[in-house]
Amino acid sequence: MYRFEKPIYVTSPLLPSLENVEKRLRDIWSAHWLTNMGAQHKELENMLRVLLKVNQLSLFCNGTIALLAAGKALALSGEVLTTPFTFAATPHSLSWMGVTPVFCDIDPTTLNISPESIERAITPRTKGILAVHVFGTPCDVYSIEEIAKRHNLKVIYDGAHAFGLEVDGRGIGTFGDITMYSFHATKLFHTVEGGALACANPALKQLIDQLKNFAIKNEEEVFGVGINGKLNEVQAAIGLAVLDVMEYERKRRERISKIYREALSNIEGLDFINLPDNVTRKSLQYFPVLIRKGIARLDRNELHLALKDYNIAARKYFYPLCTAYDCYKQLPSAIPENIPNALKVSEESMTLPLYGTLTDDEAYNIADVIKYFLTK
Ligand code: T4K
Repeated sequence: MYRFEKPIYVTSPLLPSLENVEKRLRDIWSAHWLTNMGAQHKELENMLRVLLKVNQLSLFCNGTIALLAAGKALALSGEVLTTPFTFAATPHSLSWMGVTPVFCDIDPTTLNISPESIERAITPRTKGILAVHVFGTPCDVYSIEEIAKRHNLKVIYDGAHAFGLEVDGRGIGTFGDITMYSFHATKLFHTVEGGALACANPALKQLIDQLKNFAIKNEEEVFGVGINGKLNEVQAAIGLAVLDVMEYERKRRERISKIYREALSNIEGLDFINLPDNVTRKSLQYFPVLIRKGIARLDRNELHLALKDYNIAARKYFYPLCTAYDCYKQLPSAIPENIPNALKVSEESMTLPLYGTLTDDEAYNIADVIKYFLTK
């Protein structure tokens, strides 16, 4: 069995050519403009708005600060419904806003917050929903829209995994009041660290733009409590250079996903996450699998360890659940009876290495090692 010499990580950042980056750095040097919405920032914001098929877009220094600004822009308060099967940033952003996260269960097929569980959790204190398109599988956006309308709730989507995702031909960022994107180095499109908020109307975009710049209205007026969420020129330039190589990266990831799907099909206890039929463009950021407890030959933790021995650093995203964190485990919504599907999935999910510089042979070898342990 093939053992990799060096660790194969779950991802590897997409690196544009140094020549392209250097050319853009020269432009920044000659402009003498380093941050605060300069030329690179404007160019990137416009390009991404078109690419993501959203009406309005505002760039940020990272996705987490973007989430904070989204909550502030919508004046979230009280309680907000969210999922425990996500990265720490999702509930943490609510807590930093002074909002109480209320955890709901997930749908066992999409791994996203379930509309039924949202309905069950709504009380007079509920002011909004913070839903996550986990691993780039879209939430049930139409049901969530209907529930939110009926109960007068704000909807923020955490689209950290959903760059480029389209549903029924629409950019995923056109659903809900605001969608956050993360441009962290581990994402397909990135600006080293970075993020963005998408929304529908220019007035909300203006408010978001001001909030990310300390709530400065003009040289003599600060209208509220803003934050510094700006993306600088060097990072915007890197983003522009990454855009030039992104389509090739997407092709490579499509190919690797296909290799995994073919090589790992029909293994007892290994399930894929299938995208709903109305997905018209994939995000291709993660390759999650579910290793079914009591069905697969090894459980997820055993397989994860076994892969490590072969230098394959798959990740147990998202384990532990956010409801297990010390800061959330005392919440009434964190009790196991409230989140049975999320608990089960967090014991079974694993994301496999997915990035453009992974070769076909490496992908086949990874699949062979998994197959070996699950079928031997
Ligand atoms: N909401 C959701 C649902 C999210 O998943 C995230 C972030 C956010 C919100 C917040 O967005 P940001 O504020 O980050 O924009 C990583 C990322 O740091 C994080 O952005 C991401 N989600 C999360 C799912 O993954 P870690 O703690 O797993 O990262 P780390 O350092 O273990 O990196 C993962 C692997 O990537 C490493 O094993 C090796 C490889 N790697 C990483 C870096 C940074 C490299 O090869 N090169 C690198 O430069 O969180």
